[in-house]
Amino acid sequence: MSVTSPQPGWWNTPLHKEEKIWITIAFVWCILITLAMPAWHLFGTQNAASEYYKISTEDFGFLTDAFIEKYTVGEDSGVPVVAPPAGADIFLRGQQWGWDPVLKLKQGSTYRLHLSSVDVNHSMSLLPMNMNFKAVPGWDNVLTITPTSSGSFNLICNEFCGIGHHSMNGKIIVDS
Ligand SMILES: [Cu+2]
Repeated sequence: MSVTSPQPGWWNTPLHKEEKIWITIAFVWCILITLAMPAWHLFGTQNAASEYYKISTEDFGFLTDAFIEKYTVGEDSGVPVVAPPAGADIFLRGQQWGWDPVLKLKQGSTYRLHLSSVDVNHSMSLLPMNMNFKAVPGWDNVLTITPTSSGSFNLICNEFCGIGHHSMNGKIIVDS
């Protein structure tokens, strides 16, 4: 019986010092960005409140209509424009294929935004910040929002919701 030593290959060649350094750097970086996710959730300032309630689509539609009736100040391309007072509960309805009403808010004021859909799943994308929030029928997604800059901000839908998905727009106007 004879013993032969294994032929050297990439799998049994000892790591070079530089390889060890780079593997260590990559490993530490992985740990750091993994920890950053929960840390961002705890200490970030742009997180959703994780506050939501069950509500029927009929009730959400009813509350949105009442909200529009109470605070309408105008119209923008056929969509009512509402100007609620600071601190108010405000409603934004996703529906094939648009967001209503147009919200006219005050910079620096805080609102409780109730976001939902009255038909299929939608998702509100606030541009140009690219902040995204689900609008799901049967669920009232409550977001505590404080606009920090003024201007006109467009809303689109980022959840494919049918043939008119690409035309699903909305608007939030923030006055200084
Ligand atoms: Cu949609």
